[in-house]
Amino acid sequence: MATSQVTKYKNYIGGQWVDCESGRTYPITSPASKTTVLGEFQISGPEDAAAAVQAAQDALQGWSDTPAPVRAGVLYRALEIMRERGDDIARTITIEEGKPLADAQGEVKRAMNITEYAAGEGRRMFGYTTPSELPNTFAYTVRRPLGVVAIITPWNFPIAIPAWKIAPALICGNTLVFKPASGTPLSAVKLVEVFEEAGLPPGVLNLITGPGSSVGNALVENPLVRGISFTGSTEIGTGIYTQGAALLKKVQCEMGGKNAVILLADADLDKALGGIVQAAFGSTGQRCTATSRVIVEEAIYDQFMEQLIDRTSKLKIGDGLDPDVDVSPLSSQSQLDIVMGYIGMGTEEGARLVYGGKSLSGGIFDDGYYVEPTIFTEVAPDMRIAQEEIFGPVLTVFKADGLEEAIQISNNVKFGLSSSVYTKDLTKAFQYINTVEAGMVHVNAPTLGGEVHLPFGGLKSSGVGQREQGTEAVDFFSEVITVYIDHAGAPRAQARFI
Ligand code: UN1
Repeated sequence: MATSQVTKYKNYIGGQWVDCESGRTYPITSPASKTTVLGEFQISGPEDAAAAVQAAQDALQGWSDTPAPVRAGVLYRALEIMRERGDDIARTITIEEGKPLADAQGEVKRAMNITEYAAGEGRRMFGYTTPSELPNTFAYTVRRPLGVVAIITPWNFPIAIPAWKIAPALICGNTLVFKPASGTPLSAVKLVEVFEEAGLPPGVLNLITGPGSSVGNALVENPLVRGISFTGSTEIGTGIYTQGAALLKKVQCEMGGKNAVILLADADLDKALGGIVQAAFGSTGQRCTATSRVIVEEAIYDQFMEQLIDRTSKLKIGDGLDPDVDVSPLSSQSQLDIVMGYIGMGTEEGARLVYGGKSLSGGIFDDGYYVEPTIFTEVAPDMRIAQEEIFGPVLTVFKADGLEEAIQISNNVKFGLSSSVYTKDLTKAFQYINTVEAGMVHVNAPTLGGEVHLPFGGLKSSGVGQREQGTEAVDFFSEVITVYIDHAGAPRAQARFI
């Protein structure tokens, strides 16, 4: 590959596209075409993080003084640009991350939805007034931005997750340093270009690329950074949360999942199978809301397994750019190694591999990181494949003798992100809703996704800090200030609170 043809992408600091201090770059390749270099990207270090934070700090006063409905104008323009450029951005996601084009288009749509929703907040961003206990006193609350906020995002939703942090953070008047996953910097550049062209003032949104290890700490520790919004692994999130808490910063972490579907005997089996196959194997299982466990009521277990294997065998595996493909490559060699490691471990632990289990080679498969959709049965609750997030197309199946046992299995993991039950029995559905340990609960629907005007996030090791999206996003990205105004014409005899 002639490196002269490879585009070198830069950091974006203070409204300028700049090289990192060290001048070093790294290449990115496509998951479906390992030898195709998509670009060279900056290997930023602590000094670049510091420069980006300073640029954000310098822009803070101007942006936070801009009325929120005027800030919304920039978001509405960004929305228009995303609409015009949606196809190109979706293609970039597929080429860089690997997911099928239809999923990438859905991801761009979600970025547009959150941008539109956040822009609308520019004309709400409510505080409240309430009677004071003192005469001639007016009491109310008002929102202020946190200040400079670090946005640290994963590779599996390289447009939607940054958008659902950046748009609400901007409307609240914060200025940002955006550090995308090192595997998907090209999508990040495309997103920043959208906001730049929408007229965001210099320094309001800054981008630095490179490995988290070299800039993550620098961002979290910088005293000018007042908030951190992170999505990624529970391990890294725990470190960021702990470090941020010690420095008294506002931190939100969205982390792993081990999401279970409970399938009761009275359910619409066809509907349930559709949801389970899509959520387990779609996006190659690389989604924190993917279904990685199914807990099936004994009475329908055999029937379910037969149909599950039949449907899974019909999935087409291939390059995400092929419109007929259901399961595209994993995003990288390291993901392939992790997933294959878990598959080997499942067999060693004594689970029964009933479908898939192999990485694929030959023909187009040699160009990418392909693995078969994989199903394990006879999984014991304490096995690692039953407990840990695999982040690949691996489904573990359990049997239960009824709802209670099923809920007990569902809750028996450290995670608590998303969950689902399939049943037509309203009483059982509510028993489930009220006891399942998950931040997002679905009835007769897949564990996937969420709507941008509703909160997104999990319990236990899946999430900490305020939820993302919905009005909770405004709560996270703003400080609430309480104001008391004494408007009496003369001094009060006893101007004191009870
Ligand atoms: C979705 O499943 O549609 O990292 C969104 C993740 C989640 C977002 C998932 N934070 O996969």
